[in-house]
Amino acid sequence: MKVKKYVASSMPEAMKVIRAELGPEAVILKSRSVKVGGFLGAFTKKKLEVIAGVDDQVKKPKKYVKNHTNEELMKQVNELKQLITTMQPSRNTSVEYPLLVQKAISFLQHQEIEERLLKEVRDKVMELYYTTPSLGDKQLVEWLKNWFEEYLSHSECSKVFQKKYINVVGPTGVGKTTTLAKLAASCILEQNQRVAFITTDTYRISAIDQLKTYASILNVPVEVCYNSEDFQQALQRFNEYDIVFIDTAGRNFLDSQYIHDLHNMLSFNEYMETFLVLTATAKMADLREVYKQFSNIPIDSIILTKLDETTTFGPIINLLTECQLPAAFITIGQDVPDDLEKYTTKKIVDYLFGDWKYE
Ligand SMILES: Nc1nc2c(ncn2[C@@H]2O[C@H](COP(=O)(O)OP(=O)(O)OP(=O)(O)O)[C@@H](O)[C@H]2O)c(=O)[nH]1
Ligand SMILES: [Mg+2]
Repeated sequence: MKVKKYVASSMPEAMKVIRAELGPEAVILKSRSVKVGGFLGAFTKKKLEVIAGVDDQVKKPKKYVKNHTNEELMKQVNELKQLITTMQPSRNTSVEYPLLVQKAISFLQHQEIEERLLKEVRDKVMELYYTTPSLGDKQLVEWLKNWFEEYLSHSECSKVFQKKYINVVGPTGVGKTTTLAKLAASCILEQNQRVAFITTDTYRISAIDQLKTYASILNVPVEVCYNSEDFQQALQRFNEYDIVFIDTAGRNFLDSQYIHDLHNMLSFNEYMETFLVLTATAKMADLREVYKQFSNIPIDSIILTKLDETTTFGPIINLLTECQLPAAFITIGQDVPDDLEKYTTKKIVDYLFGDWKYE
């Protein structure tokens, strides 16, 4: 090893000289501050004494100058690369896409379609853009609608009312009772069926009155059940009826006791068809949480309510793509029985693109 002593004003200055002389492999062995010059202790200057060493085998002074230059160059190149990367728009923003593609992406982002889906659709739209000469708005929206319909094809419920007992569950205020009345009305008016009501929602007096009001308008009997014995008796009483609609109390869906109580009260057996009622006005995270909470109950299909109360359809579409359950009905207003429709992927996708501003 070659060892050499250097005296400099500062460490950076010392390093510069050491690197130039001994090369980048040089190591600092020791450093200390020293006083140099002066006369009889006066006019001395504080300096830094640095002892550096380099392994003789590695040391090739001539080349070091070159290597050092290369190193500097590489450093600068890397810095430039980094600068370019930070200046580039992130892949998440649509800045780098053609205008029409950007329009579609921001539209879907605005609709709260989640990134997972957005990424898939973005790649496909880019492909479409480059393979379709003079692609216009209309053509793009048609294509997008088809794409979403295809993507949601599993969500169409082929059969409803396969069982005698129809039961609706879901969070508070999503429209369970109103929807139940709409469903009952459609069975009476369209299929001329003998219909009865049961309510297990004894949580609020007004809830019983609400169902009784619908029952008297539709001229059907109603049983109020406070416990599972009442419930079994009510089932007996309505044995002769074609179809029995069962209303349940909405509770805070974060309260797992509610799901437990539901299980205790109702017998989710082979005669029971259960609809989970979700509102289109809910946030994505809440929809996911509700779905998770209710996954302990054998749900047959979903009913989406209040589509008339939102302009953002991403959350329910995201949920339908990730859950395995089909959707059976949508509701689009408060009127019984009119504001109920069968769910189709076409309808939900038409809602999604309802606000698209054509050029
Ligand atoms: N705009 C609109 N309002 C609706 C729709 N469906 C229900 N509603 C209204 O939502 C409110 C709550 O409806 P309910 O049927 O009482 O809801 P619920 O889920 O039974 O409520 P709880 O029993 O308290 O859990 C009422 O004012 C309904 O008229 C719909 O599709 N659109
Ligand atoms: Mg209710």
